[in-house]
Amino acid sequence: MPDSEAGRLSFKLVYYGPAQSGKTTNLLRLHDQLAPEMIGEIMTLETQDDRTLFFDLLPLGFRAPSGLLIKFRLFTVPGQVAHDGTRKAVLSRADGVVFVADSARTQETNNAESFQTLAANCSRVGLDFEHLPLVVQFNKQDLPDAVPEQEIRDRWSAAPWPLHFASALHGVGVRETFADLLRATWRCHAESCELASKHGLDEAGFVAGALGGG
Ligand SMILES: Nc1nc2c(ncn2[C@@H]2O[C@H](COP(=O)(O)OP(=O)(O)O)[C@@H](O)[C@H]2O)c(=O)[nH]1
Ligand SMILES: [Mg+2]
Repeated sequence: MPDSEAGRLSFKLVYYGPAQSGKTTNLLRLHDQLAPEMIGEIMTLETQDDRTLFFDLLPLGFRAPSGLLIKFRLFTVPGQVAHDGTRKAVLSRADGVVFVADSARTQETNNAESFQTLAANCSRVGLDFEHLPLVVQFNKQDLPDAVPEQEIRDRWSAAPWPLHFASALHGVGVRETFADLLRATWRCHAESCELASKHGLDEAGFVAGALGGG
């Protein structure tokens, strides 16, 4: 459930995946590409080897027709195996998740292991993985050793989650992935938050408010 206090609602959205898959790059490009009413700076905490130690945070928001302030806090988790405690803390109370996989063939095992930790950590922090708003992004499609889109689609054909193919470094597919996460988040939480009935928002307005810029 999104955090709710007088006049504001805050959604926690988490970019999860193996180390170096492009989670931070997704947030950096969103910061460039989005133009909602409110957008903050990205806060990053990095170690010396340039890998994320704790997390990144990008805050953004807009006002619903009712005046309700709708905020989003986009987090990344550290992918390194050693940081499972941080991953759980960041995942805790998430309202939606993007799983960022690395399309390189050499990363298939890392992707699979990371996806398993997502499912396992969800149950550890009390999130219902079955009903979690989740979008899967295969990033780094520009790399020569990337597993091709069709092969990935075939392999994931039985999975219920939307699939996206991205090259976050070049800004490709980043906004589309986020838009799909917003739609999934809307479908899960809009009714209990009375976004339509009380705050004059529909799904399209919710997505457009967060993306901004028409
Ligand atoms: N070729 C390519 N490199 C990428 C892409 N996305 C991210 N990278 C690079 O991969 C490395 C790890 O990215 P980063 O966003 O820090 O990964 P994180 O550990 O998941 O946060 C960086 O050097 C990025 O510039 C992509 O789509 N294509
Ligand atoms: Mg990172």
